Amino acid sequence: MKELVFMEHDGAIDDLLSQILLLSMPDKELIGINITPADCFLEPAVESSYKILELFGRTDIPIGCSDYYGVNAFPNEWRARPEVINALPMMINLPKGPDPYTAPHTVDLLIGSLQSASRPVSILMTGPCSNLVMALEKAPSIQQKISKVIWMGGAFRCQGNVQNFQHDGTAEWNVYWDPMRAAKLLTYELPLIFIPLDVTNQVPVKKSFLSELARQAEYPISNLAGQCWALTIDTIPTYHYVYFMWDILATSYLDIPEAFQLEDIRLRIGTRPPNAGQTYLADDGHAAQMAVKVDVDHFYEYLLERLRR
Ligand code: AGV
Ligand code: CA
Repeated sequence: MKELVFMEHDGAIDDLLSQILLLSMPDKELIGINITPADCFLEPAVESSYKILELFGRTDIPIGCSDYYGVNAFPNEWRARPEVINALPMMINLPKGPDPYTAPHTVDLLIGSLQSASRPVSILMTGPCSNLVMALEKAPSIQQKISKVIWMGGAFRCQGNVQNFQHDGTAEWNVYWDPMRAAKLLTYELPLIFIPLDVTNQVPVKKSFLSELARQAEYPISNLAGQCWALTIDTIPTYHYVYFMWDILATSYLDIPEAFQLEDIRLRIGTRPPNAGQTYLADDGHAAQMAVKVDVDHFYEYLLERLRR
C-alpha cells in the first residue's frame, strides 16, 4: 500500500523541485499541498505548484493557501525569485490554476486531509511549521493520524543561515520565521525528524550534478528540474550563499531513509533575540530525531534516477 504524504511548502525553487521529486516517487501518494507565503509570494507559488501538478496529470491533488505571515519575514529578494519558474517554456502556457483567494485555507485543508485519510500520513515540511501547529491547536485529534513529520529545518552543531538585525546567526530560516510555533511544535512530541543544515550542508547544488542531469534532458522532468536548478546558481547574494539541496534532501528521506544516519536528540528552540529560532540540544528538552549524515553519492544518483521518468 502506498505511503500517504501531505506536503507543506513555501514556494522557493527547491520547494518546487521537491514537489516534482515527490510526484516522481512511485510508491508515495501525495494527498494535499499547503503553500505558505514565507520564502515566496503566494500567487506565483500557487501558480507554479498547480502547473507542476498539471505536468504530472495530478490536478486532483488539493492546494491550500495560507494568509499567515510569520514573525520574521524572509528577504523580499528571495521571495520574488521563484516567479521566474512560471516563465520557463514548459510552464508558461499551461493553464494558471485556482485563485489563491478562494482556495481552501491551509489549516482547514491539513485538518480535513488528515481526518479523511484512511491511514496515518507522513507530513513533509519544507517551509515553516506554522500550519501544522495551528492545525494541532484547532483539532488535537489529528495527532493520531500523523505517522511522522519530516522537517527541513534547524541547525544544531553548525552555524545557522539567518543573518539579520537582532540575531546572532545561530538559527535556520524555516524555524526563525515563526519561532514561537516551532517551540510549540516540540511540545506535541510527534515522531519528528529534522533534516537540518548539519546534513544539508553536505549536499550543495553542484555544477557536476547539473551537467549529469543535462545529459538525460530527453526526460521532460529532468529538463525542467535542470532549468530550475540553473536558476539557483546566482543565489543572492551570490558571494555569500551557496544554494543547497535543502528541501530536496528532506524530501528524499521519504524514499531513501537508508541513506541517512539519524540521531535521537533532545532539543529546545529559542524564541527571542538574539537567538530566535535556534534549535539547540538540551538534556531537559523535547525528544526528536535529527539526520546527521547522508550517503552523498547515493543521494545524487538517486535524484538522477527518479528524474528519469
Ligand atoms: O533555510 C533553508 C530554507 C529551505 O526550505 N530556505 C530555502 C529552502 O527552501 C531559506 C533559504 C536559506 N537561504 C536561502 C533561502 C537563499 N539563499 N535563497 C532562498 N532561500
Ligand atoms: Ca523551503
